[in-house]
Amino acid sequence: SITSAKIKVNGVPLHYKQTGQGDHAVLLLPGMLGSSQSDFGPQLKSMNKQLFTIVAWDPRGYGHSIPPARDFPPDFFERDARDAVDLMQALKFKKFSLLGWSDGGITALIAAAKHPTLIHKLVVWGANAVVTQEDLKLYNAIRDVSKWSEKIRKQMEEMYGHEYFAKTCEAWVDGISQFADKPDGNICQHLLPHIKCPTFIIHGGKDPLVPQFHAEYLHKHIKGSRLFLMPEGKHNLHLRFAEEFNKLAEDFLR
Ligand code: TYC
Repeated sequence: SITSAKIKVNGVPLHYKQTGQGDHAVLLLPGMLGSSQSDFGPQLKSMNKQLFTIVAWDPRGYGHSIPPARDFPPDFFERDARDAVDLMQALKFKKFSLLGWSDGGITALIAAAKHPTLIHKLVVWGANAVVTQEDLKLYNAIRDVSKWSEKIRKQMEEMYGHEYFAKTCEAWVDGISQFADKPDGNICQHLLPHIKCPTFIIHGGKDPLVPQFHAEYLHKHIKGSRLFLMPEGKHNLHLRFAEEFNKLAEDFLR
């Protein structure tokens, strides 16, 4: 069974889902505007529950962790990283692995770099450590939510209502675009050398949102990391190719 609960962390009631009885604790981190419900259905359902205890969280301002409304101060990824680690500690997990998708991958990279003694292993996909001029163009192309695919837009509007969804998407584009003004478009490149845990980078060869350059960049700067390309994978490869993804992640974690 999958349970749903809230626990107060850093003053915010954070919502999370939990399943499994395994000794190996794993936190699943969703992407922008994502949540445990929208982003990790196949992982909560099908990952090995004997081996793993799986927690999927809704970052503050996303999913069912509202209020507070989401905002994007310059340190929003660091804030998410602190919330994520403090959530797992509040749930009494001594050591745990991180599986982070896209923005959740960025959060996971920061958390692993800042808490080497707490993080067992790290899996990231669709993540990036820097923002390039090409990324800026891609971000601005999704600013207007009427340009999103019908299917995803409907799902988002059911969760958030049109107003909150549209506003938060624009705020996200502004928020992540802030990094383009930093030297080298730095989000967390300076932290990558501090990542000491075994790290697995997965990337979709057909990801239209996050260019492959980013996966190669992470691989180059995270010592001993492994890179795997899913040739047919797009941005949501863990949903579209859930069985293959789950097996890849489980084999790496065990
Ligand atoms: N980072 C987003 C996420 O967390 C996905 C995204 C990437 C959106 C690039 C737009 O241009 C973009 N799912």
